[in-house]
Amino acid sequence: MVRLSRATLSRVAPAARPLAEPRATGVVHLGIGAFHRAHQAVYTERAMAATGDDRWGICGASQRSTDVADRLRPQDCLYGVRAGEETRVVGSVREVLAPGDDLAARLSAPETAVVTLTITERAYRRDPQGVIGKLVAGLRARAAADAGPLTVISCDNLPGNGATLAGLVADLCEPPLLAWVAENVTFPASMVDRIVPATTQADLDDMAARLGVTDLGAVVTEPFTQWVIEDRFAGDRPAWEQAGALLVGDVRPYERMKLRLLNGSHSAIAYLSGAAHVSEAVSDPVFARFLRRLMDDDLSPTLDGLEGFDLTRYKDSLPARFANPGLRHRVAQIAADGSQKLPQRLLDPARERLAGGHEPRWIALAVAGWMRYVTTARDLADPLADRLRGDETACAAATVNRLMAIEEIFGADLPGDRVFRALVTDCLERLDAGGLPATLRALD
Ligand code: CS2
Repeated sequence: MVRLSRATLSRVAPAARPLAEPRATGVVHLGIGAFHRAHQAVYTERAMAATGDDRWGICGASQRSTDVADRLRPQDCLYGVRAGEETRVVGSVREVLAPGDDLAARLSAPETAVVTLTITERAYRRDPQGVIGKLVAGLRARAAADAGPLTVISCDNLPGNGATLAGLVADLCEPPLLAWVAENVTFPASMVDRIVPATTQADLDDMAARLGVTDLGAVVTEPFTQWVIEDRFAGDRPAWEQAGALLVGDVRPYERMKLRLLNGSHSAIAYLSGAAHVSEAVSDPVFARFLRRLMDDDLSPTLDGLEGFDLTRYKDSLPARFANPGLRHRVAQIAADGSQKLPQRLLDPARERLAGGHEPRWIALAVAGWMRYVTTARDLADPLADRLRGDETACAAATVNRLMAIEEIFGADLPGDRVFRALVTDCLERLDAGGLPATLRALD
């Protein structure tokens, strides 16, 4: 079968062809993985199609490997997205940079007005060699070239992601550059939501059958998609609101809702269910009931500022999204990097419940599940793996002591919280003794 490219697009059904063909590269994206291709790239293409403004082609950069560049370059950066039964080739990506390519040149080009990032939680650290360092080098080149204002939008699952990124950038800037950034660059916060499992060979085979051409950049996702962006742009931007994005004054209520309800549930599934895929975990009614209790009792009460937003409907929609049989979402993918995910997904809401005198027992159970997971997992994918691994035969109290002492995860406060410590220890003892079903019965 021939490979997908501009030259072979005529073989693709007209309804599945790209909506836009950009003429300039207005956006640079850092971290062009499956998520970006199924999310921001789709919004950007739709915005171009809706307005006819074709300046918003994307230059996507990969930080870690040449894999995406190798897959997309022979395809003129085209790739298919399947969401439910709808399949379409997306045309917004114009260029893919591999590690070592000249990112600073792109970041300092006057036609670039927006930078978006999906670099994962673990990349948000002060590291001149890492992606934030490369962003700063690009800003330095842009300041030197006097190439105009720039909006830099974090699209990672972190609370206050815009301010967090701005802080890390500021830490790596020398004073004159810092002054230029303050004048010319904004860092809006954003909340992104779309479940995008890693693409499998079966997905690629399926995409080839649907398109009639081979596509090594294909992604499979769900129909649901959401993007809420703080309306604080330094200059020009794609008309993302024409593609369904919500531009708001304050992203925080949305971000907390999504991080806690969706991502928090995801992490609970990853560490407790024992299933290989998310859809299998939620097909068990006992487990599904636990997730609802986690959301209703421990997470929803920590959410506010969502007037006019139907929170119950959002919660009701999650089990169906998780159960989507078309998504083979491996729990191992979600379980990875737990040390970077637990604080904002589960520990912050636990803190808030504890401060109000409540006992967040479902959160404690998920945290105990994580403790068991990191103590027993064979290949632990986590930047703190060396400190997380421990004696599998230790008693629950010793494991809780050992792990809660890691300040980067539990802070200085939670280890001293006797209620939380007792809840987690109790859950871990019960999990060790009787497994999940017995523990759930006991907590109910
Ligand atoms: C998941 C997220 O891997 C994970 O940690 O919880 O990638 C999740 O699928 C997305 O945030 C959904 O919007």
